[in-house]
Amino acid sequence: PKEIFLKDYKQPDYYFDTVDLKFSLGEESTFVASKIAVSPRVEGQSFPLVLNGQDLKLQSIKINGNPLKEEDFHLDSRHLTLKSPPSSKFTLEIVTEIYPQKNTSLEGLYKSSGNFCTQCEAEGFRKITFYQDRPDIMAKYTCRIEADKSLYPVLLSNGNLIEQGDLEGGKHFTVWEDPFKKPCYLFALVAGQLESRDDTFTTRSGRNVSLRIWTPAQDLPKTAHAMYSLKAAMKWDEDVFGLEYDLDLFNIVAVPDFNMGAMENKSLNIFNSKLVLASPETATDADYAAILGVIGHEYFHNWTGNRVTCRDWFQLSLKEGLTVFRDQEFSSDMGSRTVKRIADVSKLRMYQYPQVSKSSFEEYFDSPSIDLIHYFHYQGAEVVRMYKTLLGSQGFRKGMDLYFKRHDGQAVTCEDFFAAMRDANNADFANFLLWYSQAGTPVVKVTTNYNAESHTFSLKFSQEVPPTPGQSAKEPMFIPVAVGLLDSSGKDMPLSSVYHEGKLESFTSSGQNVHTTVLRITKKEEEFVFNDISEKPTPSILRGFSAPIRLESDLTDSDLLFLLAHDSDEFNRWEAGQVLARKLMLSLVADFQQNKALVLNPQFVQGIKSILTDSSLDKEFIAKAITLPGVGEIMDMMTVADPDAVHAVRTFIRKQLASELKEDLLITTKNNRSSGAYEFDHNNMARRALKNIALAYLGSLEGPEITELLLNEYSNATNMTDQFSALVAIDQQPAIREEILADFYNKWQDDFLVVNKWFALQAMSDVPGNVENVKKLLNHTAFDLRNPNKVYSLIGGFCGSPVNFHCKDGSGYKFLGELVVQLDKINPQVASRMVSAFSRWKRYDETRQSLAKEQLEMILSTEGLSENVFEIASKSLA
Ligand code: B3K
Ligand code: ZN
Repeated sequence: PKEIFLKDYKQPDYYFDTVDLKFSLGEESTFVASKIAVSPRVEGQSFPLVLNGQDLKLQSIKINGNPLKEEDFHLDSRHLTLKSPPSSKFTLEIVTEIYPQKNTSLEGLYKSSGNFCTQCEAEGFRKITFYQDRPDIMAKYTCRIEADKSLYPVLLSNGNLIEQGDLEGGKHFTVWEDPFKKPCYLFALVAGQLESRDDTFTTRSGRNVSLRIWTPAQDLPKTAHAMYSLKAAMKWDEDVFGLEYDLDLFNIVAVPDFNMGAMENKSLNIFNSKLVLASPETATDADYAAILGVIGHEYFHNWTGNRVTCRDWFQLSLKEGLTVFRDQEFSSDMGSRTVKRIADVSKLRMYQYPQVSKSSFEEYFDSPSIDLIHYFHYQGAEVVRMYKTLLGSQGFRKGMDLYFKRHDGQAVTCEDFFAAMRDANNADFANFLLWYSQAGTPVVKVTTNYNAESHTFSLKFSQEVPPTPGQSAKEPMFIPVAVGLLDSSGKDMPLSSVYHEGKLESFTSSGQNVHTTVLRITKKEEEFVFNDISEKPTPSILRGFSAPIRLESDLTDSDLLFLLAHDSDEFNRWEAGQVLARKLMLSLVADFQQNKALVLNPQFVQGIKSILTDSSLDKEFIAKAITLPGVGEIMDMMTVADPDAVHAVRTFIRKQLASELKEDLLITTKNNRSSGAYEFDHNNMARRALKNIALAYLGSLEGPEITELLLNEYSNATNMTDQFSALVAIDQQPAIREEILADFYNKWQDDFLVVNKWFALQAMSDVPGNVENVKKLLNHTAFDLRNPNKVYSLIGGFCGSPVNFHCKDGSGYKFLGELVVQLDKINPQVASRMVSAFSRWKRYDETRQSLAKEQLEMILSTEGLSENVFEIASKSLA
């Protein structure tokens, strides 16, 4: 396979204006008839027209009603080329036969639990019919669906239902018309036995929109939270961005077999059931929060992605970075902004180190593996956030308004978005565009200096972007760094002016005190000097994580403890604790490697204790602040990653904290138990989060008192958040672990989403030799290699276990290697996601390197390997 590069973009020679599709859905095969109105880009010139097509059986092809002769087209396994089509507008009619029942790739048209559904992004439409499968081909669609009425009573596609009726032979049909032009990746079709939860939303200009969430009948009671989320998202987009929904109907369908989280098809979003179905008994707070965020995300795509779409797939960040940013903001406004920011930055850090992202239970269950769909979009969202940091909310909104004014109905580029932000604000963005082209996380070093005589405080920055494959020399980036200065009582000092490159910028002109300012770093080395600083301050740098960089400062441990205790920027308060913990963990890792006894710094214990017992703090903030950085994050800071050492150190600190703070943790558990019905709101979730992190710590201890506590929490739990947290804590107790795991399965064996949690928990276990247990679970009646969620839980979960996946005998790597080969034959997308667990193999010691390399080579030498797996495996090896 050949790589395609951005600079190779070529406008299409032919545009498609309208597309009329007819589906005849059958049990053996399905017939797809398409009728396309084609316009050459330049009238009077004829070029070959190359259509994409994969796994299709061509039945017939006509131009302007006349069947095409054999010599006028060429067919290979991936293309249908019309050698010299007319040089003015013409009609192209193609009939293909496809086999959705045999389609286990879950791309194109396939069956999930007896129902038909589609997934076309990025290149699935070519598995439905021959087409120019690229996002800059935007057309108006109609879609007629015919199927057996009793097997498929519900027939859905994009847009408005304009006709329906019965046909002979027990069949029926519907016809859908989508008034908006769209790229084919947004096409969708669903047919099956489904029922809907119905509601309505009235837009602010008075349009009545019917909302329907479709599932099998028995799941309907679990769709209330999804409907609540959808209505909240519709309202939020009106309030914050002035964006209204543009059709009279909005459908969401939940399917159990889906490669990713969800898909934003125009007016017919298709979701992985995991991100729709929730009840207090079966879903955790993290599930509820993920549903809110992803329902919002897919809905927000209606404007950022659908109305304005991507010119080509190199512009993916145009829609994904922006839409992830929008869903993050939505969730912030619905809950706690600080806690959401902390969660998003933690995820960003985990995903920068993907194969060991799920390195502890707290982390893993906070971010269900399914949102791996977004991992490479988190960086894009940070880039969008920087525009807002630089322009303020109003300036950002102006840029968005101009973006829609200029580009509604178009397929555009990240540069167009940049230009709209810039032009709407007459802004100087220097070389900001480098964020889109230059890979690698910039490392920014900062040194500070206070001059008591001149009352000035200086910050000296230097930046470095590490070389990445194919990009060795890097230019300095434009980095917005938000800064505040704390006085000795911990209060923000007013900032009067800053001196930079011979220019004085004054903040006092507005008459209001400024406590945080955004410094604009554009050079390799640069100094900023604050004036009128009456005492030596403690600087709070990169407030709110104002840029996706790695910051290295000269702050001392006592500075960090001071920030942890006082910073008015709560994100940086949390971050100060994390920086301390990372330093501490790294030094203990060194001790461990040198066989020194591990001793925990009492100051650190004191710092954690004061956070844990501070009743003025938000409880969810406390939960985040006392959670240690993940194994992956620490390994990422080492020259040679050592999973055993990092895991041992993390386990040691957890145990040590638990035993020294046992009384406080017990009180925290007791005071924050649930009473009354489950509520999805910030206060209740925060309370549960705090209780459950306390329980997780306590679970690392031994003794009958602890066992009894955990068993009580487990059996008295009235919701899945509490019950599963108790189970996670019990998982650390060898004496009762097996018995309670079995009990949990017996309780929940009929609920496949809960059973997936059970798989994941066991897969991630650090009990020695766990690979054997995981192999056994592959044969469990509830497991199925064809269902992506199950694969993500069991195999993905296992690859997140530092000790067992990275086991030095190579058993973990061998297990994954063999599984990838097997999985690739079923579902290449899912297989390629699993193979990415090998992607950072060069970070490890030589023994592990050669073991991982062996598996990658074995995978690459497999005959008939998919392009998806080939791409990831060969890139890893390069
Ligand atoms: N747009 C999809 C992701 C598609 C990825 C295709 N390989 C859903 C989302 O962004 O939420
Ligand atoms: Zn998206």
